[in-house]
Amino acid sequence: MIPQNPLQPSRKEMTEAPPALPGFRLWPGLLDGAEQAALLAEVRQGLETAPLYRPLTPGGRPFSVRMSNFGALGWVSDRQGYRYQPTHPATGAPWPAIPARLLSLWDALTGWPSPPDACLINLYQGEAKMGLHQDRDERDLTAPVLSISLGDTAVFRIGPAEGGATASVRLASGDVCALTGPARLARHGIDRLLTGSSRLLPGGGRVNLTLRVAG
Ligand code: MD3
Ligand code: FE
Repeated sequence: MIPQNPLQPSRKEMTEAPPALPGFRLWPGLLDGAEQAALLAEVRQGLETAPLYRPLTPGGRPFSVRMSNFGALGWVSDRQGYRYQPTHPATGAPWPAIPARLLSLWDALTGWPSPPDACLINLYQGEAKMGLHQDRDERDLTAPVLSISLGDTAVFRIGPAEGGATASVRLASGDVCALTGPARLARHGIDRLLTGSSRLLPGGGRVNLTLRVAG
């Protein structure tokens, strides 16, 4: 019998306590190890063209998360604010195309009639986290968001758009979640990583990919 590590809840705990939030859908372990590795390889390849960088908040503070994007549009933040733009803020080059396996996943899971035109790549290492926020920089806020987690498990927090109680959900490597309908404007963030919970990324850490219809 292997003792349960309190920092790493069982898959049972992860799936039996979904937040009471209509429109939030979680597919735990949807991507197997081989699919995770293949996707991570495509992310690494994209990062050769569009290197990770550390955005600034509109207030001028650096994010603890490093970012890049795939797609016709990429989400960026700087002193001018949050927005989508067609080019990398440091290199000025267009973002690499969204990998086909991500477009297939979008079709299979969301059924949304148009493809995503933006895929934000977030890299969390060490103490990186993301404060509670809403995603509302996209033109059509009725289109879903699809999120894929790779690497160390994250403690994800989500609550209703109007504020109030939040629920804590573990997002592990290979988990996929969709935010549709009333959950699309949910308040959400990443409290912390469970360091050492995955060996997918050699030095540890977590990559999150979020597919969106931005433009
Ligand atoms: C709920 N990313 O990039 S993914 C973000 O793990 C972001 O990097 C987190 O929040 C991350 O904006 C959370 C899960 C997620 C993504 C988008 C959402 C949850 C969401 C959009 C609306 C509501
Ligand atoms: Fe978000």
